[in-house]
Amino acid sequence: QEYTLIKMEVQEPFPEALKSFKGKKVNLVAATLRPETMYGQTNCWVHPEIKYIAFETVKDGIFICTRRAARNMAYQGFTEKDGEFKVLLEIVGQDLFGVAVKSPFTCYPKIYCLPMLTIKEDKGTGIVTSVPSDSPDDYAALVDLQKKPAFREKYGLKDEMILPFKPVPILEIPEFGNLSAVHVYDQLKIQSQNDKDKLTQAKEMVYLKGFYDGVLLVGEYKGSKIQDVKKNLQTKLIEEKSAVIYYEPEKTIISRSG
Ligand code: ZZB
Repeated sequence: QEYTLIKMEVQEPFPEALKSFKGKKVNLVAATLRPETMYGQTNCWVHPEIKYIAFETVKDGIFICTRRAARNMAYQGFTEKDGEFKVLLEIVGQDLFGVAVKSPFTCYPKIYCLPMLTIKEDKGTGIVTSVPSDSPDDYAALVDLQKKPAFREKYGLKDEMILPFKPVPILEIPEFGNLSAVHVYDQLKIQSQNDKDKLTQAKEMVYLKGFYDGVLLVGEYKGSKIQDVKKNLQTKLIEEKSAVIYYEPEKTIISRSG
């Protein structure tokens, strides 16, 4: 399975947990199959209790992701010695809450690292980029934080990290409009990020339609069908050094799209 790995660069001020990296390029890396949706990123997701590590790459500075993902990357030329990576730091997701990152294509100059409780440890990098306009999981998790002050307080998050971030209309999908995740969330009356069955259904509803019939509303390929320009956008991200390609070994993949 080929993923696009989006580099989300940590901005000053560095959080306590990353202080030792001050002055260096540090990237939270998120695996996605949807590079064309990067225009709509509103935040970055990490799981409060998942363990993440930092390791040095040869070309792209320091990466933060799960140990499992780092090991995979070590076999894909990301590190000096094939199959080897040196752990610079071990942290848990909670240590990253409220960290500001800069991510490619999004209209928000700075986005923040926030908690998502449904992240799977054994998929991608364990860090997820959030596109609430087109991903029902992301929209549900964002609404949970926006609607529940107690949830924000529990994790020590400031309102300004969450409340200003609205889903951005980036793709038009016939039947679902220009905020397809919001549309299906409302239609299925989803209540929270833990509404597992409904969210699976929601994802199925928007996934195929988005891929085959979706039309971009922003950027240099505005007006084009996604399937015609997806690859171009991936290439553009890679050329501007905002992304790299990452392969996940087949055995760990449980994916209906793969
Ligand atoms: C941006 C994006 C925009 C995503 C969208 C989806 C959608 P799949 O197809 O089942 O393999 N993801 C990546 N890693 C994890 C993880 N560890 N735990 C939970 N979710 C994860 O799913 C791949 C997608 O799942 C990735 O693509 C990522 O979110 C998320 F508009 O990145 B995506 C309808 C989905 N729309």
